[in-house]
Amino acid sequence: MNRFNMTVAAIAVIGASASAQTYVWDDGSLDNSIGFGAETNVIWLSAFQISGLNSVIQSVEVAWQDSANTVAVGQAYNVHIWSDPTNDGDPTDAVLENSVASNVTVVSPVGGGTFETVNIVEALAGGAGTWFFVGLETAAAGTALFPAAIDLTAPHSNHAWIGTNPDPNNLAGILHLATAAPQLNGDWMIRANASAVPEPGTFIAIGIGLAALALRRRSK
Ligand SMILES: [Ca+2]
Ligand SMILES: [Ca+2]
Repeated sequence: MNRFNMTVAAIAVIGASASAQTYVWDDGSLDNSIGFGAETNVIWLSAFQISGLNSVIQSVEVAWQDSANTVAVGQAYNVHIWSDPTNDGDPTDAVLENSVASNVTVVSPVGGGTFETVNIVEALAGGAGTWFFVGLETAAAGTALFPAAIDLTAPHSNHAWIGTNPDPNNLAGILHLATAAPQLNGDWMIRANASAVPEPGTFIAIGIGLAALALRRRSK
């Protein structure tokens, strides 16, 4: 094996370990949008649990409803990722880990669900089963009275939360949708794409490859 092939082999090992995972509760078809009926700052989030080794968030996908009093293309919003220090799926004590600002690029009618992707990389601590939260925030703007697109089709995950005028660094006042408004219970059109943390075996394989590469160089 020459130097080039050795390098390719090491990269192939990395690729084989990076299995992908999409965290999703919605059924792909939005049914309505929710807000507080006022042009206010709204945060809404979904709770997910790490599956397997897929703890490195790479991007978040969002769908928006095209209707009066929802968002319009160009609407500014923030994407947030939080951890859960008590690891119970309740975000009232969530710790903000990362945020990215974006703007709405596509909206869908009821029954639709065209997602836009926002890149936000966050390596979450904790293994399989660890709770984390992915959410959106819109500030008062235009006529976005009901910004949060939702899938109302049963079954519901019961992991949707919403709050008005919350601080992403203090979600103590955020409401559990299934409890606060059971008639509106559903799943936000929010998804997260994650990749795996390389397994220890991968590092060993890479190490062997690099050692072989170094040996070959020295023998020249
Ligand atoms: Ca908690
Ligand atoms: Ca639906």
